[in-house]
Amino acid sequence: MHRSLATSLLATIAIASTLVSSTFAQTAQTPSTPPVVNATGAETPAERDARMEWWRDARFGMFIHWGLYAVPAGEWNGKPVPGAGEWILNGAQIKPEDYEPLQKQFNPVKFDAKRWVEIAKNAGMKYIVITSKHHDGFGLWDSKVTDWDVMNTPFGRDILKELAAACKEAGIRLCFYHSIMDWHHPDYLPRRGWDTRPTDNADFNRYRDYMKAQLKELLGGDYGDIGVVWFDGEWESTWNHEFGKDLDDYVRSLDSDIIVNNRVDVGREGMAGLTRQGPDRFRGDFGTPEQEIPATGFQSVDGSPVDWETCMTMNGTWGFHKHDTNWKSAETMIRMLSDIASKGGNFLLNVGPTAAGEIPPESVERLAAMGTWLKANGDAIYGTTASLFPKLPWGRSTTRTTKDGTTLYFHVFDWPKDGSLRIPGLMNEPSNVRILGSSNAVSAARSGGDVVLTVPKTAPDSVATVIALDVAGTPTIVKGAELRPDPTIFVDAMQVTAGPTPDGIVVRYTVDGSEPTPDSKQLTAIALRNTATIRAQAFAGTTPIGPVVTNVYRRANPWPAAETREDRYHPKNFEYAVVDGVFSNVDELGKKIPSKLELDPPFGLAIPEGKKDNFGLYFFGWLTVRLDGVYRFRLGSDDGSLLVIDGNVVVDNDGLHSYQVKEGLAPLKKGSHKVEIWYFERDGQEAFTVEWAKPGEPFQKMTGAEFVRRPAAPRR
Ligand code: FHN
Repeated sequence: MHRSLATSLLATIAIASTLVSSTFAQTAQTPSTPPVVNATGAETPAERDARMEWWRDARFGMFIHWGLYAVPAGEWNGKPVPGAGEWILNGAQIKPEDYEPLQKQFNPVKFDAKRWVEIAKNAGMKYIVITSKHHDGFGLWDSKVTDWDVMNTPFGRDILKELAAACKEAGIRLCFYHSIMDWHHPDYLPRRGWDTRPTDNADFNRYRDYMKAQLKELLGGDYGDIGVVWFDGEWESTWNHEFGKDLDDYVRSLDSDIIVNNRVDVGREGMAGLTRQGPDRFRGDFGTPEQEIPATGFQSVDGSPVDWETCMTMNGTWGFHKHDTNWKSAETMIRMLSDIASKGGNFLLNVGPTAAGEIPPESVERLAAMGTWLKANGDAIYGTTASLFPKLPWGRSTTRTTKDGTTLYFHVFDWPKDGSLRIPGLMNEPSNVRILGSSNAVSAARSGGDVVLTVPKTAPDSVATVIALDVAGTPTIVKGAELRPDPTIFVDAMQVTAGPTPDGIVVRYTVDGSEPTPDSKQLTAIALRNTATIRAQAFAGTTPIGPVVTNVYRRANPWPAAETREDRYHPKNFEYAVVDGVFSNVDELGKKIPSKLELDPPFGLAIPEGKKDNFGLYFFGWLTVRLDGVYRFRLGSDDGSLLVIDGNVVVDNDGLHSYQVKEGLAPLKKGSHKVEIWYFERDGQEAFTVEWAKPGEPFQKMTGAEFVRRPAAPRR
């Protein structure tokens, strides 16, 4: 029944999910986190700002993944290993003794540190983060504590020393990526599943000492003034908060000005990368979103900025993979840089050099184009802070505080066809306005609560034209009307209110779809019992301020509950299946769900201990709710997941992707509802969380204890 149900349901999923999930689903946003207190005691905000200053100003860096894995370049035994550049040992399940011969093949005769640094500098990058040691444990420098390093290759040169010299000469900060996880060192645990080396003599604390000895070689001065230690590989069960604090303390004892990312510790929230709150603050100076850009910037609890850096590949793999030709365009990456800077983040863009020691031409070409854009528009990126505006429909904004006041930069992606660009809610009078890198004229005029710029008919830069606008002092930006809550559904009644507005500003609204006018009703609170379209506009007297906001609040009929008596008689459990296989989506998993399910997963609504790659889970149970209402559900997963209630797709987080969170809404009648959840993991990191929120309540983790096996027979 379950398999046919799953398959038949999944067969229609493309339609249902579009209708339901697009209506009810929304992406969750990682909460912000306070900055770290560093190891030398409570660092004052001023001391932290001083230590972080060069990094914040830099905004743009080069990530380099390079090592023995460039030799196989994504192939093993003549066969491509999908997605596995630097993960080839894992992807092809290579035993360490079969991987070690690569050391005698590593001879990057074309390696030229000055050329690499020149490419980074010409791209407008201000720092370089290179893999001193990736997960394979191989060192790119002359390490005195191991022979598993570059000095024991035919190349026999200290690559990091040569890069350090080139960076110093060019004024580029050198930084090291250093993996905590080490697939080669005999004291590191856990072993890879196919690694048959004995573990009884493995001593993890001895491994920690080894790691510290190598970090002392790297940070002790022989390689210059290192800017950042970019830890990685912190997610395995053998690493923990105590080790993270100890390692963070140690690194800062070597260099009190060093910047350390949040992967030194265990507070990172998956690939979204920000540091979660904890009873004991997790270490790390900045969050590390990977292969994704947060939807917004972040404020910490005390209002200070939260530092973060998105790291991203130009194609699909970090280490060189000869079959990966899925290159992003320079236009895409320029706009990513603009987007990230507008949210107060840094962009760490990766190159994967070849076994010969060259950065791929596709990377060089794109970086040159980014450098050309930055030569004209760098003022809008370097040393700026996040946008002061709500989401701008035509592009992004960054901010610079100057001695005379503030410069606002408007990065225009979608150039106005009518030559008129609206800056919403800017109440200051511009003192100067200009287009960066262009002599084209631009002028500013007031239009109610907005400033309207008259610009040339065609964009001087089709990728992103930047307009700089100076105002005296601190800008006053009225964010216009805000309706609370966001558009949503309700089953019986709900209330809509206006967000806070400055003195002298009122919000007026209509419910008939017309534009609000100064004569429209003032919005205090609206009680809704039916679907309504609310249009709201802020006014200063009769002057409209900011854009009109239009929200639809939809009355939904609650999905009927199963015919059942009260759940207090139900056995508290549910059914599941664990299947092995290589899946790309839930539909493929659905086809492998056995018709006979297991009862009561001992591991609850979670990944069973020890399951790593190429498996799928299926859970089926009845959720009893005590009230009619709109229930919110969240799925966080790497890779895909899906949550279905009474045959309706509520959360669609399907597909191959890094950790991401998706939300959805379900209007439910009091009683028991059929819940099905699918999850699959391909390779790399695995993560799976299910949360729900009852009407008007915050989200809480679902453990499975909320389910019952099936509705009891109806009352006789
Ligand atoms: O496993 C690594 C991966 O190889 C790469 O180094 C990325 C870059 O941040 N980090 C890990 C995956 O999250």
